[in-house]
Amino acid sequence: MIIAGNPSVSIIIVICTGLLLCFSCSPIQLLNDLEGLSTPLPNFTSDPGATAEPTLEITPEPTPELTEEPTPGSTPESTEEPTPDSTPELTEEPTPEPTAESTPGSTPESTPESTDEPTPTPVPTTTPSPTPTQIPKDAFSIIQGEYYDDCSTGIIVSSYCVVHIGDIDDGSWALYGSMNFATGAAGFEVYTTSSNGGGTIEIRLDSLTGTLAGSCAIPDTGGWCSYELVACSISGVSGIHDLYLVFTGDGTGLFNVDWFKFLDTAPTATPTPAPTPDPRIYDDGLVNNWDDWSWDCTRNFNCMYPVYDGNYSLSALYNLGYAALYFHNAAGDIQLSYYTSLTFYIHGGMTGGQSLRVSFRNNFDVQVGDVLLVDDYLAGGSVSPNTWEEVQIPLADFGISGGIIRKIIFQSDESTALPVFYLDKIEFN
Ligand SMILES: [Ca+2]
Ligand SMILES: [Ca+2]
Repeated sequence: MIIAGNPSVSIIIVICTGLLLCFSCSPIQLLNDLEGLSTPLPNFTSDPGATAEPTLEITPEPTPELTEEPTPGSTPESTEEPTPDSTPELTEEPTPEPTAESTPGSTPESTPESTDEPTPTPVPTTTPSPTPTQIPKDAFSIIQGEYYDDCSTGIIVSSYCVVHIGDIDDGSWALYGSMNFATGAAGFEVYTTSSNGGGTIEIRLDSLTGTLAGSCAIPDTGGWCSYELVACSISGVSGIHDLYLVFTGDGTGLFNVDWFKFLDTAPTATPTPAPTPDPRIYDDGLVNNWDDWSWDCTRNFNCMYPVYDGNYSLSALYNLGYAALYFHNAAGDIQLSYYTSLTFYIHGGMTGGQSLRVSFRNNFDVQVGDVLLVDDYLAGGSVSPNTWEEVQIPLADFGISGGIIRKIIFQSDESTALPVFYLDKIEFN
């Protein structure tokens, strides 16, 4: 722009171009010429502008400035070129150069040479030089689940409720490289949610099958946004390791992980409640390993009428006095600490008035707690005919809390036979 309007600059450019052509035609000649000028070679080779050459002949001063030019973004340097000491010609010539450099390709003069010379620019080589070694992460700080270094296929990062990793299936995993456990971690804490039964997080070191430092049971929290803090004990972890969280469970979409961290002490009260056992005893049949050990009665576990719930009820005809429906759990002891009451529905058949007593026994057939009369838990004080009534007996009334039982007995409280009656939906609550 300025060049076009300045004849003296144009003349100089013509001269410069001539010199450039001369230099560029033979490298040897170029070297000779440069030696004669006693100017350092690098200055020249690194010069992106041909117009700088004439300045070399006239005064050696511009050369140091030119050495700084090869670095990209040399605009600030080029502004230094028009030193006030230099001859008027110099001040005019360098000025167009910076504009040419600052706007690459704007002037045809600078482009041809700059295409040759910029190739060895050291900038690109220095950029990848930082080695990708990971800085160890503090294992005792919160690590976001979504900040994994690698993971199995299928795992997703989702922002539903909170940003987390989800679609965790049985066998899924996530890697968190270079975790610093310092002198040792004794606990693991994870903020997690599940509406699909939960699962387990295995804490493994350095590989998917590496040392198992601990396993953390993830409960069903009752909803995909019902995050809970779950803690568990781990051991044998210190120093720096790649951490693999290996997820296991039954099926797919087991749970989500928002974040986790390690604890230097084991969680005092492990808040991981054991999954509540299925409280049902009878619904449309005996369930959950309850067996029929009844005596002196005719019973049908698939009675089709009357039915309170589902498809069947249990009918019982006590043939002798003190006969009993007697259920034994083959799987082992029942922990009553999970429950507060025993509930069932009773129907007195055509007659009603059947008097029953309920009690528990342990594995050694020893009675546990008191014997209670069903009549005491019925609104009318006795079993009504032709209708279903709910019976809810608090376990506290038996005088037991948190005990263990193995057997439940619904025994006749009378010395003679009883007319048929029906039970349904027998369960703990
Ligand atoms: Ca998160
Ligand atoms: Ca039923």
